[in-house]
Amino acid sequence: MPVEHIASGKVREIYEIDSEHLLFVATDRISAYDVIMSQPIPDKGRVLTQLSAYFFDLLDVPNHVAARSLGGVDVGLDPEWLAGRSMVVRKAEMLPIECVVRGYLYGSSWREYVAGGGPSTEHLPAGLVRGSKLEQPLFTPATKAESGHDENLTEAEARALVGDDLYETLRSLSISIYDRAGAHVEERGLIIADTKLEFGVVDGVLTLCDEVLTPDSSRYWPAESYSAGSVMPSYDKQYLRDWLDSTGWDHTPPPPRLTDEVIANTRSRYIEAYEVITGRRFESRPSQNHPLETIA
Ligand code: Q0N
Repeated sequence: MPVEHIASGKVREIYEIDSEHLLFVATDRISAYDVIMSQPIPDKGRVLTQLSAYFFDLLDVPNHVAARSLGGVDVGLDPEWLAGRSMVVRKAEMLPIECVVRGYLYGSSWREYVAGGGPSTEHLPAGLVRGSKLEQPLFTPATKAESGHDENLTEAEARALVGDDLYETLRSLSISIYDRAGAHVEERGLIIADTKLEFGVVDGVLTLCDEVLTPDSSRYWPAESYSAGSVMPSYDKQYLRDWLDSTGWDHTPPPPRLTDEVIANTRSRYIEAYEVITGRRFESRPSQNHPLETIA
């Protein structure tokens, strides 16, 4: 039975397996400045899928993973391509907020803060600088925007969307996940500046969904180069962004074609992130030219 394709994200594809299950596939597509590059980063989807699986296992929280692979069931997709990059997940009723936890003031929160305050910074003291470590990890939920940017919500807006009880449950669960993952990567010399989590409800149980604690959903910094007040290089994509900037590209499509060297170096950074975080060796697979990953 060929599966039905139900959704396409910037870098992921979702198929419906049956009334209770979806197939999540992480492609090797990469976006920078919100534009998808015309060439894939080989193995990137596998790295992110394996990292996500690693954290689902580490965290003591109900999650949507039903199976790591299809176990040979033919769904009409190339099994060589799917290997290592797909997960069978339980269908969930997704909650309408993205659960963001920040241990450091950076990104959109920093921009709000310097602009004189915004929804995600309403509870912060004055006098912080870019990258300041926050006294307590801060729960800063955002809207889910299918296209364009997620927008930070005030606490009152987020409470109105999910109700007070669920808001409080999500806040404490999200912060405990951030703390647990942060303690784990700290031993490996990394800092999680912030992370974005998505929850849903499966059979009445609050369930951690989507991908978790990947470099695409989280800002990882090398602890040794952390300093408050500076621009922090992100572990994986900064190299690509810097190279793109060196070409003078104005961030509107089409993006420049990536050189073989840029592709190889970007790939190495993803694999290094996986190996540092998990302490495991990444097992590469021969890359293919997949139609979902290459744009003209
Ligand atoms: C679901 N999204 C948003 C593509 C993915 N367990 C689930 N059950 C039902 N639906 C979803 C999940 C999950 N997880 C979540 N779409 C469907 C995530 N998108 C973001 C963009 O890329």
